[in-house]
Amino acid sequence: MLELFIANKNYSSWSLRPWILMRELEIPFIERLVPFGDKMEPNPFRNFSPSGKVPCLIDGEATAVWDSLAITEYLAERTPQVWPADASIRAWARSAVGEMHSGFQALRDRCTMNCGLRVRIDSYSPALEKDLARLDELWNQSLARFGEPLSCWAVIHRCGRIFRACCIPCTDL
Ligand SMILES: N[C@@H](CCC(=O)N[C@@H](CS)C(=O)NCC(=O)O)C(=O)O
Repeated sequence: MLELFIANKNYSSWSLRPWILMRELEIPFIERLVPFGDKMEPNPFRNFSPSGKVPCLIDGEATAVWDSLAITEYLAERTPQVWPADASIRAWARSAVGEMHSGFQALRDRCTMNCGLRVRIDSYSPALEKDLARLDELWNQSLARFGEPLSCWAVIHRCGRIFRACCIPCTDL
């Protein structure tokens, strides 16, 4: 049985990515939730994750997958519904996911994940505005092209001036 190590769901958007994906696609797994602690040394995440970060997927004795995108690809090898069936839509989805995985630095720095808080931002730096404009573009493009936001990640959804984390499963178009 696959084991998915994650941290607190309120704080760890990286953890939620494979967690949501696996739940949505009904891929069986054992959830191992290891809460964030104080900056403990040695880092307790190192007990299961080579990078000392979550999420980390463990498949038996031999396989550890310690990055959310690598986990997605590992699951896609055995679960075709992870990515859209159509090659062109799949390319779009992979690009959007890659962009989300490696970009949006200003948004990440300014709007860290905490589902227990409603955050009102009083000053928007040009870098943050740029990230938000690109996020809107990505979201609207997906709505226009596919009729729904298409992403297998939790994405930060801009809702007026309030930010919410919301998640949209990837659909098999
Ligand atoms: N690129 C990694 C990022 C993982 C990551 O930064 N995880 C954070 C939690 S959300 C973490 O484990 N932080 C603990 C630390 O840095 O010590 C992924 O996609 O899995």
